Amino acid sequence: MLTLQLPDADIVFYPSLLEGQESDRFFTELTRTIDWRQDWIAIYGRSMPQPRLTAWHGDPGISYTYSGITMHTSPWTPTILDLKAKAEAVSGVVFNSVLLNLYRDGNDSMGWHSDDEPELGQNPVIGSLSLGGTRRFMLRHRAEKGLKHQLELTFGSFLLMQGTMQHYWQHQIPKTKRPVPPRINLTFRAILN
Ligand SMILES: O=C(O)CCC(=O)C(=O)O
Ligand SMILES: [Mn+2]
Repeated sequence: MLTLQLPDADIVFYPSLLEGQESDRFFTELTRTIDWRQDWIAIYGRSMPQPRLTAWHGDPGISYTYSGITMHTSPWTPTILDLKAKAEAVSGVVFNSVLLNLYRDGNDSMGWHSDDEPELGQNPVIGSLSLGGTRRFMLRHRAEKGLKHQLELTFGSFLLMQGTMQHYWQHQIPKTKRPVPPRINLTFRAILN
């Protein structure tokens, strides 16, 4: 376990929550069993397809609104529940929903943002589990423009962000020209609605 020494950030990295073979098995199961979709989102007033595929699972009746779309939960699946149990065991947090992201190749990405939607509460807790190829996770401080950090999120790793972090920092997964295998990310969340 590695606690990142960044100001205004409560962020901990667990390099191997899963073993190699286990990660491969979970990756294959999720690519096959999840109903991946590509939503259209509003960015700066323009409508465009999200540059990745997503799915939203969790307890019944939970919804999540971001970038102009509202997602309603699909039921938990056995594979996701397995992963949720591992995320909860290591973090001591109870999650009630998860946003899954599938980055098909280096062209897929997620732009700069904070996970600060009102339904995540005052101090959001986000548990992010990685499968497939490595993702470069970039962080920048909202006020101190020179403050930056980046982390390679390798398969089987788990990243926990909590406290006031989402007030002070933004994160992104940039596009890359390097050839990268498909990558899956599960961001477990505790939604208050
Ligand atoms: O793929 C990642 O690690 C980033 C995912 C993310 O930031 C999100 O789902 O809010
Ligand atoms: Mn995020």
